[in-house]
Amino acid sequence: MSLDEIQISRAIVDRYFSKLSDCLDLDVAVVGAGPSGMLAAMRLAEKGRKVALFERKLAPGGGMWGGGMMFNEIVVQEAAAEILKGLGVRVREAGEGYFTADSVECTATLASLACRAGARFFNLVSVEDVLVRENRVTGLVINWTPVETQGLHVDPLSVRARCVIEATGHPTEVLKVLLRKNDVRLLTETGGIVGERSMWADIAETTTLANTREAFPGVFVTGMAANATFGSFRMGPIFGGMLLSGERVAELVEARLAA
Ligand code: 48F
Repeated sequence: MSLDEIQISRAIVDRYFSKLSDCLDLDVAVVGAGPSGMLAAMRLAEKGRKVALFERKLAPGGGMWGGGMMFNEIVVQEAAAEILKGLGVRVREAGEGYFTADSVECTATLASLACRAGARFFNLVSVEDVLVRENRVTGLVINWTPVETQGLHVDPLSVRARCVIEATGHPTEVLKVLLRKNDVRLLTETGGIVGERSMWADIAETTTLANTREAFPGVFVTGMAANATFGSFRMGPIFGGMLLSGERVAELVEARLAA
């Protein structure tokens, strides 16, 4: 068989646009393909929900690839070590309840399993705004990342979603744009994003789970965005809270969709 460049191009164009068209109306839109977003997407896809992840960067994975200060190992506690083992990631004991895993193996495994569970990834796509109807977020406004980074004057497209998961990590971009463009209050004590505090791994890891919840009707926060939204500490390169938060947000969203 001789290869035809046009047939190669047509296969890509046809497949991509049928995937995008199918994802214009979603059960769950996840913003940010870091560890918490990918785990949440995987669990919801496993439940049969129609899930898409929108990730600004070329590579999904967020802050997990680089471990701590580019040393590509991550640390997790026992409960999260069990999650990783359940995903087939090799985990090694590092003494007294600490475990390590290769950050590239973790990140690549999460991305692979989320895809294989049926979650659709749209990398190089940035969420620049939200759809708000009657004090509820009902979808996202998306554009190509190069349009954003080049400052091109190109209008975006929109995606409808029954639930949005805010998994953008430290910057909490979905909630920031929601607050900037609408006269609304979040379900936080200040009504705004309370803001991330300095590093305190012990407290941060516990509060990540408690802060994983609905922050505005239709928007559930997970991962570091949960702590930034509700005003807790950062935790650095210990990733147990991110994984547990991804599991928790998937449970909360599944319960909402099933209600
Ligand atoms: O930051 P990130 O990895 O989020 P996370 O799941 O995990 C945090 C940890 O990596 C680490 C930590 C815990 O140990 O403190 O930082 O909370 O991934 C967030 C992803 O969201 C993407 C961004 O490129 C990254 O991959 N992102 C951020 N804003 C947008 C976005 C946006 N507006 N549109 C699309 N993607």
